[in-house]
Amino acid sequence: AMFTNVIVRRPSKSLVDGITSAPELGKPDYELALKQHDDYIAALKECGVEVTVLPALEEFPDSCFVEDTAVITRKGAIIDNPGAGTRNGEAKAMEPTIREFFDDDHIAYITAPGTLEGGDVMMVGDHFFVGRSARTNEEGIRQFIEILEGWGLSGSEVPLEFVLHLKTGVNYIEDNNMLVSGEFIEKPDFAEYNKIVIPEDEAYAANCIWVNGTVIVPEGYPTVLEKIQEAGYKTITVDTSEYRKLDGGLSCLSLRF
Ligand code: CIR
Repeated sequence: AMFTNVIVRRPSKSLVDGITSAPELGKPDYELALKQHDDYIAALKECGVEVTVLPALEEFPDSCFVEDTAVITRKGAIIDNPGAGTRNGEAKAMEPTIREFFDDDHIAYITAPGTLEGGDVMMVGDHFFVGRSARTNEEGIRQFIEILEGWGLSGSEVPLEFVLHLKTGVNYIEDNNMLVSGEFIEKPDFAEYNKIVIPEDEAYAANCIWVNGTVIVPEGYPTVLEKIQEAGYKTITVDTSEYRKLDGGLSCLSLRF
């Protein structure tokens, strides 16, 4: 499958108040975050997609991490119900944009008490792996799989213990290749894929995105970059240091479809 569209949202100044598990990394520098966001958009355009750039939302510090607000499949879009309290309203804010691409019959919702964030969803063809995390609960996964099955797609749950979202630690880069780190290296769910193992000291770079044959890799992770190039991919690197301070990676910053 090729992607034609990408949705991103500019970071807000309130970004400095975003959720983080790593306060020791310091607060993001807003100006640098903006520059990195420009570079991210440029990298996506280089991959041949149309980029819709939404304006910053000051009331939601984490709102640039649009991936968590919706899951877009080739059959329709699912509006999430984010499990993080301060982020929950971001899904509603995304809905009008989703409606520009999909009609009523092709939009579904995750509703309370179900919660689900897109960072927990990994698309592998017509199958979707869903991480059961602090943000995505059993009921959210049940609803999600029911919606997928109604569209002729499938899903399965992957429990996770140590990372924020499923895609913090595992990402599919097409052609049967999967980037795996930490707790995901040995998971039976991924046994059938060609695993590219991410070393612990470069764990952050498990979160790369495949966009139409090119893999976008975070800057500063040379082992991962080399392994991906050795697997035959063209690569583009983008510095995401300011987003990393908030546990955000390359996939978090866009919806790709
Ligand atoms: C959060 O904790 O929700 C944000 N600071 C980071 C979200 C990262 N999103 C993603 O992995 N899809």
